[in-house]
Amino acid sequence: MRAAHSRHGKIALLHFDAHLDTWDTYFGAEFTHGTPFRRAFEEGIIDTDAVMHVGTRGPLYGTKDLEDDSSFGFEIVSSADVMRSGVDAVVQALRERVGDRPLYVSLDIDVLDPAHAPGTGTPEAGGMTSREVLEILRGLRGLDVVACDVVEVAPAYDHAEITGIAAANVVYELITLISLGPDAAPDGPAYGISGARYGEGE
Ligand SMILES: [Mn+2]
Repeated sequence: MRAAHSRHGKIALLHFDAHLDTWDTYFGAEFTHGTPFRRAFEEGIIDTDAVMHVGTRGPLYGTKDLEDDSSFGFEIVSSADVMRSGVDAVVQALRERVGDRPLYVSLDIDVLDPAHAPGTGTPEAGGMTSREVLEILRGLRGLDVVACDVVEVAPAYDHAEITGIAAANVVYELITLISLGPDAAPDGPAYGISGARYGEGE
């Protein structure tokens, strides 16, 4: 994120994760897997008008977690919101939040329900399906994705490569978004840069 900021200035952030990851230190450690986006805010990396969590759920330490998170500019589309609103409405909300800003997409694989990604360190019940996540990512086509990450895949906890397959497909969709770039039509090819699309075969 520092590198993306050094090249593009303040960046929008879509953060797919069960967890906020805007917590402060614990055990005296400034940089942990629970603190990156608080640090990014402190370092002036993120555009606070264009940051959003997606798929959030799970326990909180207290109400201050949400107060701090909101003060950093974050809005939240929870896992339950995705279920109730549906993929298309979520895509529209994310696109409006990001606009034409340079966009960083961070995806913690635990945004998926443990049924779809058991191989991770801090699983939380009630998560998104891989179908929902992939369709939301495809819906971001034409946004100016400048950098991305996929984190928290823990092969030692995986079964039948369920998590690895999900993560690989997420990375494929993210690379596709970068390849298509900001000039891609929002309603363009749905399945990768090949242009092939289900339901429109010839
Ligand atoms: Mn997480």
